[in-house]
Amino acid sequence: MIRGYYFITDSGLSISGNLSDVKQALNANISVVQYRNKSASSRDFYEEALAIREICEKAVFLINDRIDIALAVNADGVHLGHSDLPYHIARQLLGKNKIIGLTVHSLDDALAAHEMGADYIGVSPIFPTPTKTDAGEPFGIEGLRKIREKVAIPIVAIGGINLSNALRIINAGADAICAISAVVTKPDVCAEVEKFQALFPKKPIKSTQRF
Ligand code: TZP
Ligand code: MG
Repeated sequence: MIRGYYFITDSGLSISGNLSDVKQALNANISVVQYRNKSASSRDFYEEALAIREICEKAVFLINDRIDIALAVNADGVHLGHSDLPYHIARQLLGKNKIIGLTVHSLDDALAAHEMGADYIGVSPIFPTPTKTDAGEPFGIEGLRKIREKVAIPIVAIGGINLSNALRIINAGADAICAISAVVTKPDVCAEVEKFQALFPKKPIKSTQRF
């Protein structure tokens, strides 16, 4: 299920390395891990994805961009953006049981993703972020709230999130939040993730979950 802290790897920002970060985040009982790597060769991508796959026994394991590698390591699904293969092709390749999450940059995008059958949306970015300078115009809290009003599938909020603004984002209706730099640049990744996890109500306020 997509809820709580949603972990995404970032080897450029990490101080402990992706595998160590994922292990620590899993110790904070996260429910989803996304392996994202924008610079690795296909072989390195595959090998690191496989290593992370092996430790994600309880968490949903998703791969960013690479449908081929998601299939190769039997990931639970993929996360795709506007420059990746279109949703319907990804669905054909992955079958109906794999999870497909789509990045959305507008309310229209979000409605289209819902209509297409996406399993969740990544609303991106909520705030400006130096981690992804081409992320587009930030939604802000009100933009996120408008999407929440119209879209019932799980929402992952991403971009510029830290411990000071995370609660407002959860209260605006995000089912999950991802904060990359706020976590992987810290020596104790588990402790940082736990702080985000603690912001979520024990039970979801609204049941939007499909898995
Ligand atoms: N996609 C949209 S914003 C972003 C990604 C991968 C980066 C988020 O990083 P940070 O450090 O949490 O702002
Ligand atoms: Mg992508």
